Amino acid sequence: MSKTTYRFCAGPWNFSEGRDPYGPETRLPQSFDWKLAALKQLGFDAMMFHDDDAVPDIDTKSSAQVLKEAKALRRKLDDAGIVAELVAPRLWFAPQTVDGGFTSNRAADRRYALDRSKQTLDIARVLGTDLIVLWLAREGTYVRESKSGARSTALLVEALDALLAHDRQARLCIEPKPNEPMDHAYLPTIGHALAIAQLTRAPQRVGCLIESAHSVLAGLDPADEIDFAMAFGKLWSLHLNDQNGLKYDQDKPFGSANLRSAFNQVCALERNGYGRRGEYVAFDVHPFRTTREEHYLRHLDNSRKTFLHLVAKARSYPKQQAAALIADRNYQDLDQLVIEHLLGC
Ligand code: GLO
Ligand code: MG
Repeated sequence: MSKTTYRFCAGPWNFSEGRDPYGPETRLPQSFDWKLAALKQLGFDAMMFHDDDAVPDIDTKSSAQVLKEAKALRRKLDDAGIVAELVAPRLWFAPQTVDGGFTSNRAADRRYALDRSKQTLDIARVLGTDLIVLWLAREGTYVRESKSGARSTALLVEALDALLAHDRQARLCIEPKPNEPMDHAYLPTIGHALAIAQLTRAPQRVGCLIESAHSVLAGLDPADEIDFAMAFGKLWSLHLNDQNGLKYDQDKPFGSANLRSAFNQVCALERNGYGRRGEYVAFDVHPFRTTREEHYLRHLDNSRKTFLHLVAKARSYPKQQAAALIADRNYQDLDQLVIEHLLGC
């Protein structure tokens, strides 16, 4: 089988300014046009969007105005030769989503979340993609007794069904994350995402997006999550990055905390043929807070470099030697074989 040529993607939010809960920005913001040109210069192929990355101040605009601006963005992307990979409704900033979007306890707020997500489908269509990402940021609880898990599951299915009915071509990718900003989220893992897909009116149009850090935060191995999702043919997008254990959400460069885990993720992508049906490798990474403006692009370029080095490592892995060690149940030396292969010994 011929080797996959990977295509790369990042979002405008991946050029973040360094703000954290304990301090303000450490870098000046860059304009959208600057970010687009930067991705092009890096040799990336696609950009991923929140609805309000595509159309700023979206809640203050009429739907006609939103679609007009989406069309202008499409022209800009076409001119730059950059594709829109996906669009995600950013449901977690608005005052209406303080208590969640689709699972909010207030009907009017649930309606806001749904209407805004339907509009995201319309924007995606204009931008030329059928892929919507649902990172269900606030669909969970701070206080467990404040919502019923049974009712929340039913509300999530209802919302997914309404979106599937709004656009009968669109595919919905659930991006699970177990915590942050919530204490507990309702769809914390890929297993949950794929299971809830089965309760919807069109399970074949509900898949998932795996983010390495989110699997780590769930105490899972991202490579296993990749293998599992791809066994269902449901890994439609990917946020590679890294996370040093159970801490705040770090969005480190790919491979930065655990190179061996990054290697295993790449091996899982390779053995399942990720990218062969047009899927992109996106990096949901952020510059370190200490990063200076002149190094704004390094985290993206470095993540891609590491990814490509690991693809080479996956392809040159001594498979026969490994198979012999496995047959001999000599996992001790198999472990060392992997370490030495990664070290280049
Ligand atoms: C945060 C998420 C976030 C999403 C993005 C797309 O933890 O990873 O970056 O991927 O908002 O919906
Ligand atoms: Mg992400």
